[in-house]
Amino acid sequence: MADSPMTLSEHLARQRSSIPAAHAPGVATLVGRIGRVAAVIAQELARAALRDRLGYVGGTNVTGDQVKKLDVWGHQTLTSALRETRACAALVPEEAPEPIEMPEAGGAHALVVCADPVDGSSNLDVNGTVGTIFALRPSNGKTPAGPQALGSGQEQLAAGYVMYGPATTLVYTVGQGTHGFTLDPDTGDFLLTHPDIRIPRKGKTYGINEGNVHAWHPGQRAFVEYLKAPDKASGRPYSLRYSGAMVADVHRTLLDGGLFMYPADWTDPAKPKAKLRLLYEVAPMGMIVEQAGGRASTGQVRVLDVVATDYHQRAAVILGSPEDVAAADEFYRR
Ligand code: AFP
Repeated sequence: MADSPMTLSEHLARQRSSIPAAHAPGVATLVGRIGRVAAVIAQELARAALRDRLGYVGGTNVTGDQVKKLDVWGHQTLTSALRETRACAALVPEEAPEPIEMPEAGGAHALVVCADPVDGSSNLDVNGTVGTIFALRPSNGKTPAGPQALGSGQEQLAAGYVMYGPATTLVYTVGQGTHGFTLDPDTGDFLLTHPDIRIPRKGKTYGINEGNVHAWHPGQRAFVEYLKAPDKASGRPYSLRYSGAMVADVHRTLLDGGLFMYPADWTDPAKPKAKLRLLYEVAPMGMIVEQAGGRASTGQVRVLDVVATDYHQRAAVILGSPEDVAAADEFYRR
């Protein structure tokens, strides 16, 4: 009989040696707990329409997005679950203007969690895919701990996402490869189904909100035109795939190769405006993709080198197959 697949907690135990020793218990505790919260979110999403959980609460969050009932519920559920672990010193979430400090965690090795509990929430009311994105950073024993989230993406100890699709998938990295798990709804365990994901060197699809073409940097426009121009030898034209949920678009890119892009709005070249949030969208995905052999760039610099100075800072992103991202960067340099 074939061996049963490894569970997330077994895998986390095996990855311990790749994590700085002082942080290994915290990382295992927090990723494990986020997995348990994800199983609860998956159940809630499946029943949301039946429990009057769809739709808006009214009002916008700190980044100006309209807030949905499930955003609020996801935020509260994740916050209390992380608090219970006593391994989380502060949470930097999408739905709060300032970090949520958890001084009861204490200790030099408690970690800072950056997270968007329900990302892609415009898909909620149409039964589309949404996700949870997270990153763990050291608190360095500081109180308040939240400011320790500010810094470059290279300070992330771990990053991951959960995709609530036909199956619930959790993908994470602690800097030693990128690994994917599928939720067994009968047991509530995440089982290793995609060990050591390697992104193809070059893909056949690109994902971008092409409705914004008027506002793109000229290099971005020229690059997408290039992807669409037929040329058998280089595998063009690429096909467009875009779901409106970063997790789903990054997951496809990770497994099949190609590109996911959310470039800045260059309407005012003196002040380019990005949309996606650095700490709990762009930087975690940058680490995940790089650990799978891919690249993540803003078009100008490596995503993991971008230094956050604000909790809800935004950043442009072009991520995916290394050859495709290198080609995009080349168009920005022209
Ligand atoms: P929402 O959570 O507000 O739906 O935003 C999702 C998201 O941050 C990211 O997951 C998507 O890739 C991106 O925004 C979609 O943005 P557009 O609707 O502008 O294409």
